[in-house]
Amino acid sequence: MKKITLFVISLALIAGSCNQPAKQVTATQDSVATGPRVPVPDFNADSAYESCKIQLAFGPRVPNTPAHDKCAAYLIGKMKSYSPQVIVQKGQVYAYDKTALKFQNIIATWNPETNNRIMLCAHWDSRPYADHDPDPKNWKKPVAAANDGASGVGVLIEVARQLSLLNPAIGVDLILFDVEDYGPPQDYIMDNSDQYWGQGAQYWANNPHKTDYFAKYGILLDMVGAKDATFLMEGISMKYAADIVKLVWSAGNRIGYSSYFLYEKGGWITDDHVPINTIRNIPTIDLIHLDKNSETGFYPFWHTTGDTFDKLDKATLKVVGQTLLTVIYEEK
Ligand code: AHN
Ligand code: ZN
Repeated sequence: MKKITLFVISLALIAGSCNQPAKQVTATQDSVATGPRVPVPDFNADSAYESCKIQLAFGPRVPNTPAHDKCAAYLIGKMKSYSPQVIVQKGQVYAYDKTALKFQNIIATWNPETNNRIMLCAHWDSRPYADHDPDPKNWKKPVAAANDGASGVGVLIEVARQLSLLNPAIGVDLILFDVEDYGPPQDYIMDNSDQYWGQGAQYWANNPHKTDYFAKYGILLDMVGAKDATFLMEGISMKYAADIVKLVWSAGNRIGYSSYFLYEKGGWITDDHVPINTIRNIPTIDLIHLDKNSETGFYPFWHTTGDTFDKLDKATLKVVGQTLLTVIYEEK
């Protein structure tokens, strides 16, 4: 707020001092940061970063492995420490190769009594195959999944802590989806492969933790922790939830993060927001790091053995976390 005031005054002074007509400041609403509309708590990026580190220390959280079980226990304990109501939805789905995959979707709720709600979500599992690694020898190795998994969960754990400290005006559900990333390897030829991505979210969309669960909107976090991340306006988000894309982009721009939230269209991504939009009819956006200059169009270390802890950046976690807190606490 202060910065902007000073900026405007100094413009006026400059204009005044050289005796020229004051320049009309023509700016779109979002190009000048004006700050949050209500007091918003300060997102602690150190704490989100630490939660990412803890997840990575379990090893890749690939379904049906001990690391996956241990990480689930950590996430459930953490959410229970912050939320009055945590529901763990357990079940089984089948992978593209008919492997039975046990899963746990973890749902933490604030203000359960109100229908005026929003949901935030991320996937917590790790991909079993680094099938976009530059070296084909690594294609069957699991992904450490620092950005593609841990980052969104790390942000949500810190959001949970903030919600425990200051109860929001609306209902909030944080959902950690399992088995997002067990889709077929890129060299595996099959029809209808899309159905094997986002299976935890598909299950939840068909069997919500509460009968007829609904929220005004949803925000999915996917790869939200890498240095200098760029968030483009993803296609499915724009098809089903353009207003929510604009709401989040506007909040991010207003609080000073215009270099992250770009007003540019991105591709159409098969992700956990698809079943939430199409089955539950909750307008849900995918806040996802898309990179026009990378080979895959995603964050450059996507589905490679390079998606490791060192790729995470506290500044990006802060951008995403502070923007989400702004959206949550501004909501009425
Ligand atoms: C597909 O590759 C079909 N969807 C990407 C969704 C995803 C995977 N996001 C993170 N990992
Ligand atoms: Zn992935």
